[in-house]
Formats: sequence, structure tokens, C-alpha cells
Amino acid sequence: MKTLTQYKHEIMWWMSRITIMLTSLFLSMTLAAQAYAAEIEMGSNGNLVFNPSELTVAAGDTVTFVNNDLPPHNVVFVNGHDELSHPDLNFVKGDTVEITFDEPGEYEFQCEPHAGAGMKGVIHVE
Ligand SMILES: [Cu+2]
Repeated sequence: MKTLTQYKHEIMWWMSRITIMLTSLFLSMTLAAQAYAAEIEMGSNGNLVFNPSELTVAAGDTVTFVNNDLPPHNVVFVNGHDELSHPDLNFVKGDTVEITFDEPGEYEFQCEPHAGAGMKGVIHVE
């Protein structure tokens, strides 16, 4: 037979386990929510545009570029930040490119084949 003290220890053990599990669940949910910032369509409503073409996110956020209308498109940064560019042309509707912005600043970008048509945008990272 278990003594009262043994029951108490068992209950304490389970409570600490549950606390750890709930804490890690909560942390993973908030981290996931922070990491996901926004989506930008590449080609929208039959036009050669990024939609939205201007966006403000927090440092550390990830923006997902979704290939949409009138491909091929790419994402090339024009005022520095070459390391974030994805110059490969993307031909498949629905394909995505994820870019994480770790440093605050102004990130101007364009789609190389359609820059002349005005397919440009800017992301403000705060
Ligand atoms: Cu384009």
C-alpha cells in the first residue's frame, strides 16, 4: 500500500510534468506565431505587381512570397541585402519563397523580369 507521502510525491511529479508540457506548448505556439509575419503575392488579379507592395514587419519575422499570377517571377533586393535575394525564376503557381528579416531597415525589392512594368516593393523592418 502506498503511503500518503508517496501519493503526494506522485502528484507533485505529475504536476511538474504537466507544467513543463504546457509551458513548452505555449512557447512553441508563440514562437511560431512570431515567426510568421505575412504573405506577399507575386502577380495579383492579372497584374504584374507584388500584393501588398509595401509591408511593415518586426525584426526576426519571415515573409512568404507566393508565386501567383503571370509567372515567372523572382525576388531581388536592390538596395543591398543581396544575401536575401532569390534570383531564380519561379515558374510554378503556388510555389513559395520564405525570407526572414533579422535586421531593422528598409528592404527594397523587385521582380527582375517585370521591374520595368513596376513590379517592385518595399518591406520596412522595425
Ligand atoms: Cu514578376
